[in-house]
Amino acid sequence: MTTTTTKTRRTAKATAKKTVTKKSTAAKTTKKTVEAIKTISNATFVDPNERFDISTEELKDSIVKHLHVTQGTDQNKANEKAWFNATAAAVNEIIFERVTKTQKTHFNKDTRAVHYLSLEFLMGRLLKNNMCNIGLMETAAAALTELGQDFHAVAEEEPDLALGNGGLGRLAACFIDSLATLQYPAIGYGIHYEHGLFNQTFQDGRQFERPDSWREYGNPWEICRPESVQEIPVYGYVETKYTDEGKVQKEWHPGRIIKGVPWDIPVVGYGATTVNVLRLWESRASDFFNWDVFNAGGYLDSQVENVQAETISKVLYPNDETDQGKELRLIQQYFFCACSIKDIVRRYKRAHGEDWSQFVEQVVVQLNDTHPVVAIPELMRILIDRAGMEWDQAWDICQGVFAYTNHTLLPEALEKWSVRLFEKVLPRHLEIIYEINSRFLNGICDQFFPGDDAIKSKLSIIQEGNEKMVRMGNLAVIGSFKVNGVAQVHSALVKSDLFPEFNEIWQDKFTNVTNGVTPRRWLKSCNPRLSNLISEYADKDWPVNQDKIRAIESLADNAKFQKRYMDIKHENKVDLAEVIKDLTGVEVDPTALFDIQIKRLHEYKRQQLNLIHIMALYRRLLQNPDYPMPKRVFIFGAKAAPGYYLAKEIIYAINKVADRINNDSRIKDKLKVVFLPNYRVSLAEKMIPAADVSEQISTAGKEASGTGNMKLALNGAITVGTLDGANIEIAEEAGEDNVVIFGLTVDEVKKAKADGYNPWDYYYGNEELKAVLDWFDTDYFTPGKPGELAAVKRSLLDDGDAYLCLADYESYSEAHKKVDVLFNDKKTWARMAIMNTARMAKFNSDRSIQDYVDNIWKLEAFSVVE
Ligand code: 26Q
Repeated sequence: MTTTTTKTRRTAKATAKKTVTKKSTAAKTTKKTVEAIKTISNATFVDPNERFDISTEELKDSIVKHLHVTQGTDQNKANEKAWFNATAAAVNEIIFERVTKTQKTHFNKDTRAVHYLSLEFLMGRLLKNNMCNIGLMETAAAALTELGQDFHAVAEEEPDLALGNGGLGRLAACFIDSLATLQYPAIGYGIHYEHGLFNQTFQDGRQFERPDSWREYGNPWEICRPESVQEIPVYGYVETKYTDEGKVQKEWHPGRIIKGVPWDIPVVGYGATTVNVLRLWESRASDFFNWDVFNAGGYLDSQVENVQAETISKVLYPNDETDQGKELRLIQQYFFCACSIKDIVRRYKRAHGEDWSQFVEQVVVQLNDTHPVVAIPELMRILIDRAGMEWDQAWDICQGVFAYTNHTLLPEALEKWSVRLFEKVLPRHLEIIYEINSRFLNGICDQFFPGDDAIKSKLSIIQEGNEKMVRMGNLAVIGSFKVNGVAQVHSALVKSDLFPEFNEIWQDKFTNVTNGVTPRRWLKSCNPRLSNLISEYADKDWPVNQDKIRAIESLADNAKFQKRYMDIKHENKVDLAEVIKDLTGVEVDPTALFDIQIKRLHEYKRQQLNLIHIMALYRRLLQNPDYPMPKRVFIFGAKAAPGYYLAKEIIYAINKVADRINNDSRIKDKLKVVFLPNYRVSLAEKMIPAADVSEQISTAGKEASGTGNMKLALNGAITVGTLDGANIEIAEEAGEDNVVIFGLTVDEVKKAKADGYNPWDYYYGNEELKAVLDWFDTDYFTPGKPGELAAVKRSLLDDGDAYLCLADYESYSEAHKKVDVLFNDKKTWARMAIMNTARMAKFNSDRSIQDYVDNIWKLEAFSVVE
């Protein structure tokens, strides 16, 4: 096995070299690399269940030992938290040893590695996932049972690592899981937030936010690495100096130094040969204090804002447009990028000293959206001001190292920072950005669009105007060698609508990598019943070779298999019904159709469209108690950004409508609506296995990809969706008979807008829609308080219905009528659900990672030797 590795390593290394020097040969060399990687991956697949020979007795002993040693308690006194911590500690005994081995292997082989920079990693809980990946799930369950504990109750003690907002953060978590599973050298870099995404509660139907304290009682998975602390400068001023040879030299005199303390969380690949790390930076006040600067006034300047060093990593920002200008967010971004770049450079220098010639071969940095894009001018600064490199050489290195993933087309979500703020916080970086910009505008931009000032001002990194702004998207495109969107349609729109001129300049720069999700967490570990069924019919390596699940496709019409599959769905629904009762007090019937919409609350995701349709169903039932429809339960999970007024009004409206419907005996429980509070990864793991219908109803062209759609389909939910983001590819894979598509297409949306879309036409044109919207003005759902829900109606009519809910309403309603018919036909429904589970292999994040490796990262997999 080792020999194979060494041999293929050389091939891939040669490939990497070629790629760096001459990118046009990429297509040719990719094939070779893929072959090399395949050889390695196949050769080293390890079944976790056969890997660690640990008996139940041994694990019991280890857990009990840790109750004593790490928890200072014993079997009789320990509470569930102590049991959780002791169990995690026992697991860590296996994992941490693998971390060291992995790092040693990668260091000794001097490998090329990907550095995934992301402000967010939405990891969720780790105990079950780690056990699943090291194949100890059954052993652990048995051990805890024999110790008189309930494994699931112990696992429930673990708080979520909620260090992210939603899709983008969870994608980063799935990606590092896949990187470790595929045995690629990789490190995730992020922020060690003290408070993750806020906890959500409802009071009288309204959202309230409470701080999340995931580390309040310690976190067993992380290790502090004081030996790798970094010092990060901010604020201050730049001095221009001249060398004896007359060369300009810039010296940044920072106003403040912040200490970055790294915490490592192991990332356990399936089979646990490779255990990579997620390195999260915590900010602390530095011991160092520059009194010269203080006396020169720079520090006093910075003190006006009085930003305490410790506050930098205090809290994760919710994706809130109104928050965009916040100084602290910019410092957060810079702080973690600077720490990470320093760490990367430090590691490189340990192997190569001052010889920078191998840097591009060894290092690739993936920028997860524009949030870490300040890493580009930071690396320029290090190379020019610190390593004394010439501009052109430094710029070549940067352009060989960075790649950027775009996750949104919404103009308001594209990051911009005011030049004034940038200058105050990062004066040297602003100079560098100006230099990058002027070289770009006067260079390649001028070659392509000579004299076209309109295009130049559009492509400029600096947006002119009253308040000059730094456009991070443009900087990302100019500074990266690859730019990718996250689903086919989205990547096409990135080229045609978002960056068309850049795409003319650099045709090979833009590419697509469709998102994916890890089947380890999102099937094997969260849906053990279905996983066991699959394992009976598919090869046991399906968690890494997901196309093996296709084996169940031939059973899609088999009555016995259908029954087993649907019985499992039913049991999962019984479990979820219990959770719903616990969280909301509402009793729901597990035989009803469970229709689930889980995602952040946003107008473009159109929870309000779901709501008006629910109100229409309610109205139909009131008008005709025998209205033909299966019993339905509509289930929501969503957090609204704290400053997003309308999103919060939509939550309130859903909760109020739910109250009224759930307590109306006239409709005989045919309809229930529940909004589960505090939607997060661990709740998603309970909801997804129990879904019959998956709501993916964004306005076409707005949802970059979606990843919840993939998880739900994998677990056998039927997608009711628009032709948006990854829904299009899901429909292609599942087959059009196995999804229910509705609504305007991207082109139709564009046309409707161009033709002066008027929501009132739909209001007056559809009696039911009008009646439902008028309901918002009454006190039907808010007794004694008429008009309390009027904001929702206003957004859909007076404010122009920016996301075309009314245009899509009728089509959506028809889609649901189709669902009713299909659901009543139990055989057809079971077949559709099975087909979805069978055909989702494309959406395995291992495939996404392999695409990144082949087209962007050019990495080589490594066996971590025993
Ligand atoms: C911006 C400025 C200030 C504070 C926060 C932010 C911020 C934070 C998070 C902006 C955006 C985000 C997150 C975006 C996100 O999750 N996008 C989703 O990414 C998924 C993974 O690619 C896609 O599947 C979704 O379609 C996309 O919406």
